[in-house]
Amino acid sequence: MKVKSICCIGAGYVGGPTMAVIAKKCPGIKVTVVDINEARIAAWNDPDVNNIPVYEPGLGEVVAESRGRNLFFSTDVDGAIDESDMIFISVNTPTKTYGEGKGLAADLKWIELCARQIARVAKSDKIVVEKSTLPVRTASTIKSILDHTGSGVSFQILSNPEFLAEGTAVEDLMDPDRVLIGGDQTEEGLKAIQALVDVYAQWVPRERILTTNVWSSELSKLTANAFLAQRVSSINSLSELCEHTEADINEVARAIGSDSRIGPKFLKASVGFGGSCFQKDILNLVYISRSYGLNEVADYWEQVIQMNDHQKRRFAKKIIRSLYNTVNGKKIAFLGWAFKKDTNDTRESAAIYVADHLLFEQAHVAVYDPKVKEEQVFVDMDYLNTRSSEENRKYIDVVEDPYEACKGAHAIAVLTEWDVFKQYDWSKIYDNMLKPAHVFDGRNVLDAEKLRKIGFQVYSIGTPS
Ligand code: UPG
Repeated sequence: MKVKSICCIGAGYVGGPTMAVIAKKCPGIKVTVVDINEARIAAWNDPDVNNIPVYEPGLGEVVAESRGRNLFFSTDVDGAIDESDMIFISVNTPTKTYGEGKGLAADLKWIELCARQIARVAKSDKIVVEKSTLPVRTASTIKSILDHTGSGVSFQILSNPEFLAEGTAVEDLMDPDRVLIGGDQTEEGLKAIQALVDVYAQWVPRERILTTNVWSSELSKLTANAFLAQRVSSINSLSELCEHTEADINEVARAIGSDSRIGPKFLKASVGFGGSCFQKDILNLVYISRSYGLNEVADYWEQVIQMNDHQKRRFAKKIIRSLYNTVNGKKIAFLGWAFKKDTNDTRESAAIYVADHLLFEQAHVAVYDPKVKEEQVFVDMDYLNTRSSEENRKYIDVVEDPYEACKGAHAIAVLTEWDVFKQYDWSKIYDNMLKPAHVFDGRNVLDAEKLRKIGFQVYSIGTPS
């Protein structure tokens, strides 16, 4: 079967960029991205590609090339389902905030709604592709909904998890390490797998397209993220040990990473990992393991999250301790709010939790981030539900200029590793701060020696100070 028309439900950080790249690489396939959020679709359709809702280097050009040719953004979900052969589900699956599995399990409400909508609308056979990261065995939930429509339409369910990292989405999609496709090992299932292989094979070398059964594919996605997060927690745990010895975490990471069995990537000590995936996926892994009674497995992976929470808390405490155990009424400038550089995504960003901790101590936080909008900062803080939104607005200012953010501050905390921070005029910043002027570099991106020469008191994670 040759795919002629694809629809993707969900125009977010995964659906938007992934479909834009498919459309670019497969001009013969019509790709329609649908979402019920009208404002979001309008933004994807904005004639000025600088206004598309996801900031990713290079994405604007990719969208501009295909939009209106074979790439469309629309709110007509039914229409798009009806006319496509293949439907990707790329909606969010946040951690449940209520009921059974609260705080651990993934909330599959949106997935189920998608499946029901497909069941209601589809008049011809479809291949349904899970793109969202999902707990193992979700495909069977989708299948059971789709198999009971009584309409005679038949569905194949594939798992095709996305491995792109934000900030490098376009690069990762154009040149992926691997593409993973899981499906039923029946004749029909294998045909569906082949149809999706043929889509990717238009630009991905065939040996990088892995095919598996559905469960392996679903589990691989969760565990790939768990492994990555585990590396960050491992190096972060050692950063604390370094601070109590004379070791330097950057040197240790380099030495460890030079072993070709270990490799140099993902060994950067930080204030803690964030993002929409790591925590959610590990919590899911923990939940699934516990549900099978595998308590040792669950405890093992849970520790990765505990270490991450500790790292965020430890950073905030370090600030408080260094400022003579009180930050009440003191201005602390945050450079960065996004969970990593080159994205405007703030989900689970360490900055949110560090700010929360400092607000408990009644600090004033002035936030500057090159890409995050003011409203988003307050949405993130309000979502924590630890204080009223009036209080959040009273204690936090979001500032459009980094020098303004730092003016009159007792301390600067670097929460995101934006490259531009290195280029600031740090002498000018120093002159406008209260003394002693502190810098807490939660990403180890600034030149600590240079800052110390200017007069700053500098703390970099895991290094002797
Ligand atoms: N991080 C560190 N130190 C490192 C590497 C990363 O602190 O050495 C932090 C980083 O700052 C960020 C978090 O870890 O806060 C996650 O980073 P990254 O993995 O680069 O970004 P994501 O966009 O969250 O991508 C992850 C997986 C990707 C997957 C996606 C969604 O890397 O493969 O598709 O999550 O599941």
